[in-house]
Amino acid sequence: MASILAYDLGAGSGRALLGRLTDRGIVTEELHRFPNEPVQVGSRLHWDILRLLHEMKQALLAAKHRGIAVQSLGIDSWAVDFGLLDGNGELLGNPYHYRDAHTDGMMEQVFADMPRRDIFARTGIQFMPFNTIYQLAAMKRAGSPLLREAKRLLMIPDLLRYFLTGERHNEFSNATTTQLFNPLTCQWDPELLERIGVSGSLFGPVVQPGTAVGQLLPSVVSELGIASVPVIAVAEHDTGSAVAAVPAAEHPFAYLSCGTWSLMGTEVDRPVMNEQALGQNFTNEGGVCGTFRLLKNIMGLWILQETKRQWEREGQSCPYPELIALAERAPAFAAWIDPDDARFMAPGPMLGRIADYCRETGQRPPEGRGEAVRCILESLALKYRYVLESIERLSGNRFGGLHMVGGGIQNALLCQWSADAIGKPVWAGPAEGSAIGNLAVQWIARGDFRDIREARSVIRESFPVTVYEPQEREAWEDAYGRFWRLTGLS
Ligand code: ADP
Ligand code: LRH
Repeated sequence: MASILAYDLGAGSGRALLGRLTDRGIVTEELHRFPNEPVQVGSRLHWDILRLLHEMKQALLAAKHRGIAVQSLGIDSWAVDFGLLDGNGELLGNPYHYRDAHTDGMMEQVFADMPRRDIFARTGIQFMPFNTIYQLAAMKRAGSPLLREAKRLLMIPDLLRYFLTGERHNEFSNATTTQLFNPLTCQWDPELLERIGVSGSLFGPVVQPGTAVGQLLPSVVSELGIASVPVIAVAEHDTGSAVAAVPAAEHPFAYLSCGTWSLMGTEVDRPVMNEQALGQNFTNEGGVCGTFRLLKNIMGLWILQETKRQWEREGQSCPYPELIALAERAPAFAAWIDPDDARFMAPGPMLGRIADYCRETGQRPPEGRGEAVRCILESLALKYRYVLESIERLSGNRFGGLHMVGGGIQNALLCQWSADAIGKPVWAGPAEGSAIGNLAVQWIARGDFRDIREARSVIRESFPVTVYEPQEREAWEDAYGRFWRLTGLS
């Protein structure tokens, strides 16, 4: 039975999942899991890219030690970040983390050269301060010698794939997240590149998810003592892979990819680049098989991750199940934040920021761990309702429920509160959405699945889905009205 390998690198952790197609459907096995810890150097925040490569090699070694011959592999990761190669093909510096402060104020500077409206008309991409376009503009403004020397830009999965295969390709789903790629012409946008003063020669031809893009390099093969493995470009943006794995039988459907970020949206056949989408800052990210994700980023469980880290730094142990149990016992609807307030974006102690937000909005700040976690989770659930309603208006669809995938679905309380807040069922699963979507695209490329419909139907039969029915409707309806006024949402 052929085993294939998916590398899924999230902003918090990475994993390598082995997948097999059997008569019982898809069977997966986690070969290796590792933390993805950014490193602060002076005032700069970097990814430890070579450590990630090292961990990826450990997965290939684990397969070898188990006597498993891997038939193909694919890589997906978080979006927008990149590495620069010099003329000899060597990596120039460590890639910056998208939460590095160098992009502060850069959106406004770029808008002076090209208005928001024009950028959106060329890309269909939402305005996030960390998009690749603003990172490059920040490097340009700083006179970065790296940018001056650079001959090629590769997004994180493109770069890791290059380290393994020596081949340089930019993959479509991730290319769209740069806000430099025009989905209508299917080309890098020369005008945008010119306006930010970056050479178009940094960018290569774009390959679609499902393209065979080489083999492991002889040097990798001999270092690890394994046979060569074909490499497939999957939907290399992790959200693209996650949405590929949504086990929806219906179409259209609404999804929430729930991890470090909460990415909520619906799948569309062509980008929605109208006034409403621009006004509400929606995005159209490239997906599998010619689809796009009409979607909005919500700050997500990042706020909880950072809060947990803060307590751990102070010497308190706080596993997720314990935090969730404390939140469940804390008083309901006591204090809320708008998770998307810009103050929650940068790494750092969140509790002070939550307290500031509460004071500024006339609320008593949460006290103790249970109240703080309750505040974060309720606020996320209420924000999901707001975004889901916006997506319904924008797409003209009414959704019967919400599909949730990603590590966040291990938080049953969040799933239940999400159902309560939206007043519709939540269908939760699979938790390893991105890795499974990554495998699915490899199976399509290998001819094992006809298309994404067949892939989703096999995923549906292979992984359990937990259903959360909405409860306490009146209380949540009332809470939503108050949340809406408090956060000033329009
Ligand atoms: P990403 O790939 O974006 O880094 P994941 O999909 O791995 O994120 O999801 C990570 C999130 O899952 C964490 O922020 C945490 O809130 C949640 N999570 C992880 N483990 C558990 C658990 N045991 N119980 C509840 N929630 C969990
Ligand atoms: C989720 C994600 C998201 C991007 C962000 C940078 O991991 O890829 O889709 O907006 O990271």
